[in-house]
Amino acid sequence: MTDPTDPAHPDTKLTRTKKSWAREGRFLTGRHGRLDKERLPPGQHLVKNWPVLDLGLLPEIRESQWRLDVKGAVEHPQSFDWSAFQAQPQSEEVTDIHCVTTWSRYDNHWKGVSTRDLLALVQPRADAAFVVLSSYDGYTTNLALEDFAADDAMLVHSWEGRPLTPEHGGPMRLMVPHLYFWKSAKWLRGIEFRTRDQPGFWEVRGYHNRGDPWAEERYSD
Ligand SMILES: Nc1nc2c(c(=O)[nH]1)N[C@H]1C(S)=C(S)[C@@H](COP(=O)(O)O)O[C@H]1N2
Ligand SMILES: [Mo]
Repeated sequence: MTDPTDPAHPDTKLTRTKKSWAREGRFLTGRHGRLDKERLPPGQHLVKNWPVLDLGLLPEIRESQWRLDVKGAVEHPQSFDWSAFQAQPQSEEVTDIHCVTTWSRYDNHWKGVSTRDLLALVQPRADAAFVVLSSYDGYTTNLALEDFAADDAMLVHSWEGRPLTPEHGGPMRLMVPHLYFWKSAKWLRGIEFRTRDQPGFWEVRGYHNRGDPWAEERYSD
């Protein structure tokens, strides 16, 4: 198996295109900071549909086989099966999506488990500062623990009152609305808490380590 987080991993049309955008600084406006009540971040445009973006692999995970492992720098590591996950406290949020490829979609209604409730259960150790997400398609992405812990970040299983469809990451994906959507791993399989950061799939291919849409943190430089 080749490691998809190795930048030397073979390119696809998608990774070639997106790496060239990062080199060119494509879509950057230089317009930073958020005006009062501004809702569309710089360089973004609004869409009404919901585009599908991923590596082109569509993992099919039956609920009976689904697992989520939470491990690393935590007091109480967990391995959830589907019923244990559903038994966690449930939350709802309505949030906007901002994808680094410039589309934004407003007012998405989600249900799932808030990252706050997950953190209360597993209790990150005092030295935990980062989180690395890994998915059933081999995708990874990294977040600072404080970004993962944002009030409106959730592990979602429903969108607009229906189960999340497979192409959008069902049965469960991460949803972190204040960062570009590549941080919101679909088909989530594992959450590792870490004392040191570890850049993920796009972060080793020229994309920003944090990804704040309001600061146009699209690329690493
Ligand atoms: N597992 C996994 N998660 C992923 C991706 C991926 O390729 N694999 N792509 C990311 C990117 S770049 C984006 S923009 C969003 C797209 O989510 P959507 O297809 O539901 O719009 O998923 C993110 N999460
Ligand atoms: Mo994306």
